Amino acid sequence: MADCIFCKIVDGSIPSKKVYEDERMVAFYDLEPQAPVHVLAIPKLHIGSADEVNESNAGEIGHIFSKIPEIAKSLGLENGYRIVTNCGQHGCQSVMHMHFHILGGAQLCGRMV
Ligand code: DGP
Repeated sequence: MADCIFCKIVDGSIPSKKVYEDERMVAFYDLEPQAPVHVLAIPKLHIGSADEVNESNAGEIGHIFSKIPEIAKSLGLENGYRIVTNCGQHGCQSVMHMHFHILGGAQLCGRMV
């Protein structure tokens, strides 16, 4: 989608530090880390937010979750991690391309993204 930062990361026109990529998703380091390890996992398909998930695109989200354990392992998050998705204005979503924050590398209890 034109003017979507994360679509531009998908097509490579905005650089990112990728940790995982396949035909359906990309995972890359967050520009403003909120934890010692902070990666974003996104579908290549433009889905605006969790509020736009439906029967026809839910497979993209399932695919991301099927890969998160492998990504977390590659990042050394053997003691656990947090997965967060912000949705819409009240959810403090700032980039309108659905993404999952994968946060770890420290005890995160009491902290929110
Ligand atoms: P949210 O507030 O949940 O929509 O999270 C958006 C995140 O995206 C925020 O933690 C900062 C990150 N971010 C924004 N622009 C860029 C970018 O151009 N590159 C990368 N790597 N991260 C970005």
